[in-house]
Amino acid sequence: MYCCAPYIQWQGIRGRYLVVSQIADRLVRGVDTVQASVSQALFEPVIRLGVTGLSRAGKTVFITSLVANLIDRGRMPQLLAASNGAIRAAYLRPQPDDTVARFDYENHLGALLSAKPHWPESTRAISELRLSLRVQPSGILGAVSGPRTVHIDIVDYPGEWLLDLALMDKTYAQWSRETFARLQSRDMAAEFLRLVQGVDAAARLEEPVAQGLAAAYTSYLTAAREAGYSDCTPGRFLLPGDLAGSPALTFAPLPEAERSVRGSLYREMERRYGAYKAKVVAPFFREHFSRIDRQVVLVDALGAIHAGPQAVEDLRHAMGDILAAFRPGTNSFLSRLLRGRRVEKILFAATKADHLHHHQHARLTGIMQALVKDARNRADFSGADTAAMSIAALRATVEETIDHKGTDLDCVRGTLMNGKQAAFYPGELPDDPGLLLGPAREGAQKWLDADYQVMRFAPAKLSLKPGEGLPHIRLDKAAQFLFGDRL
Ligand SMILES: Nc1nc2c(ncn2[C@@H]2O[C@H](COP(=O)(O)OP(=O)(O)OP(=O)(O)O)[C@@H](O)[C@H]2O)c(=O)[nH]1
Ligand SMILES: [Mg+2]
Repeated sequence: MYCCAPYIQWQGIRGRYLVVSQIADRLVRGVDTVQASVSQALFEPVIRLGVTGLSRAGKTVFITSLVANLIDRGRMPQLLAASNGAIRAAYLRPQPDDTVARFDYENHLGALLSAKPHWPESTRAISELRLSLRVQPSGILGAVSGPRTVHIDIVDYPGEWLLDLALMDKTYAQWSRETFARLQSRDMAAEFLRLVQGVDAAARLEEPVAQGLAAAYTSYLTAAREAGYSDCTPGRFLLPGDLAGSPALTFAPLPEAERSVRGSLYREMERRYGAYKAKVVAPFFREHFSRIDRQVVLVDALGAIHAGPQAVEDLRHAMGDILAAFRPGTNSFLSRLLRGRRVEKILFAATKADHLHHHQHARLTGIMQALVKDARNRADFSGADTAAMSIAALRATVEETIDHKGTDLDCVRGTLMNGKQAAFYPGELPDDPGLLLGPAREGAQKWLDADYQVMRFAPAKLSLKPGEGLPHIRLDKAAQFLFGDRL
């Protein structure tokens, strides 16, 4: 008895110390955060705006044009604080996070404004930029307090990373099962499926076999994304960055092995899937996602419509998955992480609307709204304020009506990537979005009586007057929805 007592006592004291020091630490941190947020809210509020979208959706162009148009506000009449003069000045300031890449605003803008304008390079990781606005509040408060500073921290991250959230509540066996169900009908998966058939999942792990499977699965994902599919998990397989070749990214789905023993291919793939979730997915949500206040999700809806009904259906699903990330209750991992905190506003914006004559914009918005509505139903969503819009962050075309066999055809004209000018008619979107979403849901292979085209235009050569930002479509309306209420 006696000899045990000191041990128990020591444990007790140690335990108490731990608890006391943790509480103290939390209190100090709590006071810090409260002070920081009180002083920030009173003096320099911060809006953390997340910009996301699947690959090539238009994130980089959106951020570049938004910032340029907030610095020079001549083309922002629908952003109230810009048109009524409340925003006195806007300037770039050092960002708050020292370990996140800075969004390369100057180079991206330079590409669009150069003598031979070109689109910015594709980006593959998270980046951030702080834009600070000097705002004169209206009313009595304004008269007393004078202008205040509002910081907008813009965080650009790949939409694929949001889709990975669904993995957090899924076991390897579940994920594998669901993935195989999708692959069966996709031609581009043939090579991977053939490879899987030839391996024995219960056999001892041989690294070259794991690498071969991961490589074939990555090739499938790349091809699927190119064909317009959105459900491409694990997202980092497409955007590996400095994790390329690491075990956490060297796995692939496998059919459940009847007897899997330690050291078997199946068990190791299962373990790596777990490592991917713990070491790659969870930190992103903890460090970046959990701090976002407002979110814009950019969607290349025209691209998906062009790719066909299956791509539209897949987009509808991906949007539901993305929306689920904003409704913490749908995912226990996220609920624990956010503890009731939530993003206040989410805008789903169909990008590249300058591919359409304006008479079709309302139809594109209608399709976007229908997709959001479906996604909201799918994600059982309640919470943040959501909206759908069609926008062009950078208008690269002008409208033109041409005579086509005696009838007027509303086209857009722009410079093609090869430098030649062309008028382009993308096809007529239906008034009723159900005419696209219906066949897509029913699994149609192609559109029945319509054909939709997309064309890649180069950015137009610009000569901007002083005070004028880049030409756009409804970027000001998007900004008003996203943060107009906080200016
Ligand atoms: N016409 C037109 N094309 C656009 C617009 N925005 C983007 N694009 C086109 O879409 C491509 C992709 O745009 P980005 O802004 O680089 O897209 P992203 O989402 O950053 O792409 P990743 O970094 O590769 O994920 C551009 O190279 C353009 O061809 C727009 O407003 N109008
Ligand atoms: Mg980009």
